Amino acid sequence: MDVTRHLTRTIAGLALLPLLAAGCDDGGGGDDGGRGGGYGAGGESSPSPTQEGGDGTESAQANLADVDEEFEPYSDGASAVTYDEDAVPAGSRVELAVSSEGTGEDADDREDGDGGGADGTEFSLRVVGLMPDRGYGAHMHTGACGEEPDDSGPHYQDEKDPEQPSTDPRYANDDNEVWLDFTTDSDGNADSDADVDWAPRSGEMKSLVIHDEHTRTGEGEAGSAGDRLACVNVKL
Ligand SMILES: [Cu+2]
Repeated sequence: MDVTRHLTRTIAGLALLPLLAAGCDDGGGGDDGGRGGGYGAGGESSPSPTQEGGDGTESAQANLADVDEEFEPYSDGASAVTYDEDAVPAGSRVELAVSSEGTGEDADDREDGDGGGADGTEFSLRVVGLMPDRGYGAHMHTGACGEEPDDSGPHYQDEKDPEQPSTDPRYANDDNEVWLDFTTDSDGNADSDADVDWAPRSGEMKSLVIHDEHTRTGEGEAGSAGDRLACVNVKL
């Protein structure tokens, strides 16, 4: 009797081994990405949460930029510039937090095959003290703020439209650009968020621009939002 029991136990124990092994395989060897993960891990000793974890189960965040500024008229050192002090008064405030998100769990945007690492980016905007109950447009642009409103250049696009200025909705849309339109409350405050499933190319996204109107989306006018009222330098 004792022998039978012992055998049963042993068999049960052995039966677990293949299950465990199978579990490991599933976790590591899903595709060639496993190799990439090992490669990346070798070079990087930093414990900071990152995109390279190949198993897709971690959703780590890393802060890319944090802006907290008061608008002021243009000067050489100004970080947040107003070009229209009625719509964006000097002394009103802007906060912009940009963070990278780990692997996006809801991969609803994999039409363009560039999603290998699939690192998303989250933009979180807050404005305080603008005109009350008013709609504004807002986007991330490619140029730094300058003395002239147009100095901030065109919108940043993940996939660049070969035709510039870009007004084609296939490129000028809120998946391929960063749109942060908002409407202020009765105190002139507003929050706005945008999530994209890509990471900005380093050094190519340099400012947030606040526009006169909400962003249009139609053919031939997509992405336009009226005059540039203000600009905020962002280092990414
Ligand atoms: Cu814009």
